[in-house]
Amino acid sequence: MNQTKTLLLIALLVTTVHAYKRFPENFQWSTATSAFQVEGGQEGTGRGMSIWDRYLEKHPTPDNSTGKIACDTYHKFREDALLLKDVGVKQYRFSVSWSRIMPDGRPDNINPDGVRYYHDLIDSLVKKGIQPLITLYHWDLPLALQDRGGWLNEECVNWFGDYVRFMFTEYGDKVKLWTTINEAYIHAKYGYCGEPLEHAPGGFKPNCEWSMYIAAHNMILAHSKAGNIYKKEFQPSQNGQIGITLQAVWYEHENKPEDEEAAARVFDFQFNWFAQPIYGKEGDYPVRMRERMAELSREEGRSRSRLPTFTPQQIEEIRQSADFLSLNYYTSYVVSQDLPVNNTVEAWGKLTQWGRDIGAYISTNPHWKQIAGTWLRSHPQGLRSVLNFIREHYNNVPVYITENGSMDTPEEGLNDVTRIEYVRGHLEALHEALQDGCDVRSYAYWSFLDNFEWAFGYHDRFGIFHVDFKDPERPRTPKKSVEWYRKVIAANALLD
Ligand code: PNW
Repeated sequence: MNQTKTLLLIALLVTTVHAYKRFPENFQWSTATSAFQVEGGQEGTGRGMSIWDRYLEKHPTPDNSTGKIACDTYHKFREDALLLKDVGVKQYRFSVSWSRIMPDGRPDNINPDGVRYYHDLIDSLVKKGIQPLITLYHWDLPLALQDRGGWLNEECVNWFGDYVRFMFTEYGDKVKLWTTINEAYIHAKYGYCGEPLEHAPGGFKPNCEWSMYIAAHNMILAHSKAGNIYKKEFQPSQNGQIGITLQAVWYEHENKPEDEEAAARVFDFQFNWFAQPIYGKEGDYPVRMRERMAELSREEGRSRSRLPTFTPQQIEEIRQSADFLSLNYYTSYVVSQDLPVNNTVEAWGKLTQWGRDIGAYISTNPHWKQIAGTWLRSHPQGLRSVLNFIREHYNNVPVYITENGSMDTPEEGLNDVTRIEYVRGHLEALHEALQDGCDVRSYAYWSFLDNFEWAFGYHDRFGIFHVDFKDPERPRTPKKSVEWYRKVIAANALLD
């Protein structure tokens, strides 16, 4: 045996001894960002405005953030590819800015600099052995399309179809993993209702009772259009896979039948709202959701349900529109039918239109570690429950975890031990889910870089790399979690 082989054997033995949870051989480690949150490069680049540019002009974040420079990945993607390579990820999830490709959202006006930018970005990743996973739409609709109704206009389905067909044609020989829309649930609820938090396009609070359901409906149809275009026109020659990115929250409940039913109802109005039409055996919206919305609408004196309906043909097409499920998971809540007694935390379910439509109280478990006093509480077993739900109810469709992560706690700075603990907990739960038989193919930490965190501006930092937003160069500094994640990836296992 030569020296290299001996060394390799020793290295293998050492990792075997210390690795206590090993991941499958082809498991893909990844990290993620989205276009508006990191790119910058807005001026002099031919990019058209998106709904977030206008929204921020009218509704500044507490720290007066804009997306003008952000992390400047528009200029710094080559250095970033080096950092990604150094961490060891084999996949990188990012999104494309529709209005950078098509400044007014339409295929008759293409921005060549934008097209070149994504080619350069993809090439620099592929050259380093990193597979791109592209999200086609991560909440940044071209402003020109919002002026024509945005996701409330069913035409948006066709606009999206034209955009994605261009993308598959242009990049499909290099990109083998596509997701259509990021978290339609958050985009419909925050963007087209504004409770409990508002996102762009905003201004729909008075119309919540219908606007979020219509927006969500058109996003499902748009996903379906994109999925069907890909599968019919491109997949046979390009051999890639397509899915949609769904956010799941898990809902725990007390051991009472009415609470169990309430928790199932909330999950139907959140995850299954999108998952059931696309991945469910029968397709269409969940039965509980349809029945509840029909009943409420009748009581309100309406002649038809506030929940729109699909035609039988649409139901069929939607059911054939995805190869895999791209999952984002951050946190869990507690659900009860009645106002929780001895409630130590705010039960907010019924304060929103969505909560009233469900008819249940949503609160939290004070024992789950709260991160930096925010909405985020760590409950890793929620991830395992979601994955098992998918295995049982959606025929064990392959899952790509495209987001999971936590923000900095201010005291820790670069020594981000809370983040390491959060990720370790979730990877342990993920490992258990794999033992349970769940078909999970990858894990992407959100996020690669500190970035524009929507309503919270640059204040909430999710990156494993710190970004100095006061410095025009936007320097990146690894946090302690980079070193930790690098070791996990190298060993393909959790270590002691
Ligand atoms: C995601 N929740 O949104 C988005 O996809 C990212 O763009 C964002 O930066 C990231 O999570 C961190 O917030 C979420 O309430 C919004 O559980 C809300 C929740 C989860 C994810």
